[in-house]
Amino acid sequence: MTVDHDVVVIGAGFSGLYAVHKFRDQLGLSVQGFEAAGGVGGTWWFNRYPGARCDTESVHYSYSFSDELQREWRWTEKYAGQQEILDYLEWAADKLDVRRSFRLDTRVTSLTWDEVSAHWTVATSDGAECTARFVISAVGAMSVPKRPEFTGIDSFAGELYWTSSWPDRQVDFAGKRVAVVGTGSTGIQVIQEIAPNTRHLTVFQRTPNYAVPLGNGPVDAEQQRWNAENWKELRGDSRERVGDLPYDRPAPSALAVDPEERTRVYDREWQHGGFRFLTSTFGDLMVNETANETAASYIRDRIRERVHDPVTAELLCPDDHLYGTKRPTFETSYYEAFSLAHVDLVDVRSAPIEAITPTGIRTTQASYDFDAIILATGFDAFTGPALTFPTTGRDGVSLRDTWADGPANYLGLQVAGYPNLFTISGPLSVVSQTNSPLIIEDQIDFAADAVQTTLSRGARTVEATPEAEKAWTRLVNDVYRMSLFAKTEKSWYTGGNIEGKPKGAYVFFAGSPLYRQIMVQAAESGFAGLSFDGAASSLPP
Ligand code: NA7
Repeated sequence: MTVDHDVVVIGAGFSGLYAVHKFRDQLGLSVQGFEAAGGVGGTWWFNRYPGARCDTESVHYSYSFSDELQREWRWTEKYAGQQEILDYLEWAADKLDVRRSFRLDTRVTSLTWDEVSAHWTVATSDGAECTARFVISAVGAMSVPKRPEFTGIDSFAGELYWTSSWPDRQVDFAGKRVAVVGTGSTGIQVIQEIAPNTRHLTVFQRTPNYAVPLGNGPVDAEQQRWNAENWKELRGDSRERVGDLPYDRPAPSALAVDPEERTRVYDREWQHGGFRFLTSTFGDLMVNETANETAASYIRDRIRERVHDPVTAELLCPDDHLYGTKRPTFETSYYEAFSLAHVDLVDVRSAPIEAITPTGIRTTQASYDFDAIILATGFDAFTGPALTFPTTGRDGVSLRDTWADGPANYLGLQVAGYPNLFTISGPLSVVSQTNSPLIIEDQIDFAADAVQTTLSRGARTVEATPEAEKAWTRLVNDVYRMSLFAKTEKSWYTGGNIEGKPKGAYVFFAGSPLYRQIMVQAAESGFAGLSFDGAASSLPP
């Protein structure tokens, strides 16, 4: 039987665009892409809420595989806003000429493995079906919104917005009573952006966050040119650094220096802004609770300095989790927003939200009326996107059943029983702990090498061995259990933000340099941990 395509790519974000380029133009395979949205851009297509911005520096949050792309694009802000990143991805898609390989407005609705002819049948929302030998799932880690626990969302008579699927038009909040639910990365961005322009803003906060200054600013034309021309020097040895960011290495321990020196180091990186506060202060913040507390209390002191009302300031100070064990957040004028006379903070940890009502929000203690409600309540990360449509592997087994007790795979990329399927940004990899474009490129390169090896061996299938899957899954979980991240269960890193979702490791917390090394070793050893036509290459590394 002939298959329609060598490769199907699902998604047209950072991963999908590069995957089409890699498989179609570098491997010379026939590729069909599908994208649910009306355009390319992935996350940056959907997340267009006011204030949406990447909190990784623009010069680092971009593709690295093409000298031409690097030299031609100019980033105008240190941290690009959503529109500029979307412009970049659209421009990159045109430069790579990959748009023609995508069918837009077309959602994949199921993936079914055909054992006899060794191909995937891909069904799509337009009622069509096609077949492909290999599937690259590039659906992103954070593309399925979490549906909050409270009831009545659809009953609200006013304007209801989700940050994760903001309408493609200007929304004017002037003269309106607005609520924002959620104070994660997204909530913080939208709150600081809209606060001055509302009649009244009520922020519903369950867990206060450690928000560190972002340090954004415009980049002048001369600097833009320099950045583009010197991108190699600028990005340096990013791939060997924690977070894939080439920032100064930290001092070994926050506990090995006196309090004055510690404050000097924290002040220095606070001034720089962004992830440097985590990467370039002290190396034991994420391994030693006492060290972590020095950073946590430094941040709380800064919050108290910036929020006028002491009661509000205390409510904004995180007290139930260690710094960095939930995804770090960044801000510019977030804390100042709470000193505006028309902005209120409601603590919904002590009095949870029970329901959205036709007129507003009801907590266990009070009811509030609003003209508009914004839900910034996060995502069903990692496994959520992979499980939005049924994937049926060998012997008719579904991925939902395979992952019923939590995700298991090899290197975050292949699941035993699901041949020829690669899950970019899937669970149990380092996505979320690192600068995504770089790790995405490396995962796709690994998948492409594995596919090429399959083809050159004349094999029909490539698949994680059960042994390799078991060993990798155990390693990821062991690292998680030994880490400080295990102390904060209620986070999307651990599945803890979604009721009923298995809790545990969703991320390899040992960092991207080690993850990359393991991938390289596996590839160099002839793909240890993978089997080709059922024959294992060798033991996993
Ligand atoms: P996050 O970081 O998961 O934040 C979601 C926020 O919504 C967080 O403050 C939650 O509080 C809050 N939330 C969720 N459900 C409820 C209910 N039922 N009641 C009150 N508050 C609730 O998602 P974001 O979209 O902000 O960021 C996701 C990532 O996108 C980000 O990390 C970057 O990588 C980009 P909680 O903390 O659970 O108490």
